[in-house]
Amino acid sequence: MAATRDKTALIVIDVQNDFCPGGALAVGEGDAVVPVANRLMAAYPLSVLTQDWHPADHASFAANHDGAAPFSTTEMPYGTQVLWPTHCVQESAGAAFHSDLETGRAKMVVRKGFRPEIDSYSAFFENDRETPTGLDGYLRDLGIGHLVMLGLATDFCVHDSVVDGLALGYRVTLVEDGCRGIDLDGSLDAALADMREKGAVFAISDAL
Ligand code: VGL
Ligand code: ZN
Repeated sequence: MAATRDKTALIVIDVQNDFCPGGALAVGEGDAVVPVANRLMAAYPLSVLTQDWHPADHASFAANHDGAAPFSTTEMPYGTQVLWPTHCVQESAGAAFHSDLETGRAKMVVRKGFRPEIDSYSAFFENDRETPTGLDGYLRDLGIGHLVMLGLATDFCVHDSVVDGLALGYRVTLVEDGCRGIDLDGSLDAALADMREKGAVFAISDAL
């Protein structure tokens, strides 16, 4: 029986060592989101963590494209792809969650980006925009209709997760102080504007 979708889930995106200071794809102040995530995980009964989880031969790594510089772009069958420094390799220390993140509070961990030939920013779909991660089915089964989202990086994985969540019919609240961005060529402002325009509600964590 389909549950009434009146519940809220907290979705914590990619709070992993490689996206924090000292990591392979460090986001400025990335570790600043950890206390925010911990506070909210203590407050919401259902929290989900996502974990970027790439094989070493992943197609999104510049090192796997002859002569390509990190942060350059290439065309993939599914569209333009940024080529990243090698990051979040399965089982590596960089792929682990930040050691202060209270992961024991999470009810579900979604790994993504494990198919060698396709990247996956969103918690819901890979970058071909059609291969599902399974998260939507999980949340629907549990009667979730509202997502409170935060994490790293604002302009890539958080943005794509928020936009997909809205397209799938969830109400989405973005925790502004719980996110930090990479900002390639203005991508941060563009991502914030796009999420707002598509219907995300912006909030600070103290107000939640
Ligand atoms: C991310 C770039 C590559 C993210 C993941 O978590 O935003 N960005 N892989
Ligand atoms: Zn990645």
